Order: sequence, then C-alpha cells, then structure tokens
Amino acid sequence: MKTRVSSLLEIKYPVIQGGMAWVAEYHLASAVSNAGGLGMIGAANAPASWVKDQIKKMKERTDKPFGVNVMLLSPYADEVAQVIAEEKVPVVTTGAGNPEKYMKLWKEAGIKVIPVVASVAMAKRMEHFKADALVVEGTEAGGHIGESTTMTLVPQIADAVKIPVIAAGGIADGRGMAAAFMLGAEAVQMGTCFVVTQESQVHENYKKAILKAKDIDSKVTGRSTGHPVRSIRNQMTKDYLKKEKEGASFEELEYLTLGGLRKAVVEGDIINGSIMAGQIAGLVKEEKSCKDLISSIVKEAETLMEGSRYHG
Ligand code: TUI
Repeated sequence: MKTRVSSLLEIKYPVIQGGMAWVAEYHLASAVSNAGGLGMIGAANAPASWVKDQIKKMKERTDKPFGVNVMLLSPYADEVAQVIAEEKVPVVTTGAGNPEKYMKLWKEAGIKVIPVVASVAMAKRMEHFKADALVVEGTEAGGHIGESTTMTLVPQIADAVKIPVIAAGGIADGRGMAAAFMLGAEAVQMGTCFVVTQESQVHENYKKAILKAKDIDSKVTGRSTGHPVRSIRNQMTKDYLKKEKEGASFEELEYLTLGGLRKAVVEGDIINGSIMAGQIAGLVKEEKSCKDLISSIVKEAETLMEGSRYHG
C-alpha cells in the first residue's frame, strides 16, 4: 500500500504508532518499525537523557525508520528538541501545542517534521512553516484531545493543505483505515490498539482495562483547565470530574491525570490511575503481535478499498 506518506517516511505500510506517554518506549516502537510501520518514542514529560537512551536502544534494535514525539507542554521540550536534532532521528511528531520554534532546527538537521493538529487553522500554519505532513487527530483519540471529530476534521484539513494527511483518533481496524483514506488521509496513526500488543510493556491490568472496555466507558476530564484528556472511566475520572465541578486548582487536577498515567501504566493501578485510551477501546478485543496487528489492518483496508473501486 504505497502513499505519499509511506514514500516520505520510507516505510512499507502507512501505519504510525502514536507517541503515547509512558507507553511508547523502545520495545513497542522497534516492534512496530520492524513490522513495516513507523514506531514512535513518546518523550512526554521525560528529560532529554531518557529520550537519548531510548533513541540509542531503537538504533540497536532496528535499522528501519522511527520517530520521536515531543509533547510540547513538557518542561523538557527545549532540550528534547535539541537531542532529536543531534541524533538525527528520521521523523519527529509533536503534540499538545505549536512546534513553530523548533521547525528550523529540525528541518536543517534533515528531519521529517509532522505536527499533530486538531484544527484547520493550525494545519495551514504548520504547512506554511514547512511541515512535511500532518497528523490530524480527532476527539475520539485517547489522552490530550481537541474538539472536532476525525470524521469532520480529516476531509476539511485534506482540502485546506497540499501536504499529506495522517488520520488519528478512532481507528483500530481495516474499516477505520479504509474510512480514513476515503476522507483524504494517506496514512493512519493508532494508539489504543498498540497499547494491548504483545510487545507493549504496559502493566497487564492496563491492557485488561482496554480489552474489557465498552463503547460508553470513555470519559473526558480537564475540560475546565483547557487540557481535556480522554481515559477509561474509573474512580480517578469520578474524583476528577467531582473536583472539577467544585473548582479545584489547575495543579491539583493536572496531577491526577499525568501523575495518574504512570500509576496505571507502571504500577497497574487502574482504580486511581489514569487509563488513557481512545473511544475505539470498545473495539479492541485481543492482544496481538505488532506484526499481526499491522498486517491484518492493512489487508482488511486493502480489500475494502478494492471493493469500493469495483463498485464505484
Ligand atoms: O498530545 C496529544 N496527546 C496527549 S499529550 C498527553 S500528556 C498530557 N497529559 C495531560 C495534560 C496534558 C498533556 C497525553 N496525550 N495528542 C496530540 C494533540 N495535539 N491533540 C491535540 C493537540 C493539539 C492541540 C492544540 C495540537 C495543537 C494545538 O494547538 C494549540 C495552539 O498552540 O494553537
């Protein structure tokens, strides 16, 4: 399945693994890259030394392209941006903000820059600043989210820019991938379904929570702080939403989500921790290897798209 994105990134399949905080580390990312997708290291709130070590381990485990996601709200974003340039990481994606101030540094280092955007205005701005492609992420996604859905955002941004669009948010099978392509995307980025792969290092309890989740088990906390975050409902989301109603401080609320993510991913505390996952968790029903996951999704999407051409 060749698209402008698979050619740009020099990958076999136009499938990108999301740069998920605490989840997107080198075991998972190298498995994705070795399976023909683009594996991502999620820098999240980690210091540059951690990111540098992860890049080293990636290079030991794969000779295929990979990327690093920079979470722009991180206090370490500046130093992480520098390490990415020094290490000449093939691809960088950014999330939760505007990466303008790093674009020149990365482009001069020959890095492909793919900002995650959640609006048409931001998409146009990133194209102007010489982004190579865009991840267009709908509100169905897990973690920090925007307002618009993947269904509405992808075609509007595909029409507004010339650079290729990668759809994210709500995709976990071949139907979702084919639908995203129909909307104008040339690749997909997926998160939730990669959390439950065999190579993912997250605590078993976290995987079980996703596998067990139903369509209505997703909650958004933090709308009042301006940092809305989607996760699977539990005691934490209940406490958070209550505190939010009572007007708790920004710091107190923020700690519940980001501090809570470590608690859930590393310690397996799925009661008081933050189980970030997308609305599609209800569709994710089995733990597969990254290779099986990617090849089954691509095969299903290809079959569906063949069918649509045949009938079209
Ligand atoms: O970044 C993500 N997902 C994330 S980041 C994260 S860590 C975190 N946890 C709690 C609070 C805050 C961060 C967990 N999940 N996805 C990419 C994404 N980017 N979604 C939405 C956006 C976005 C939003 C606004 C991108 C640009 C933007 O522009 C604002 C501006 O500066 O104009």
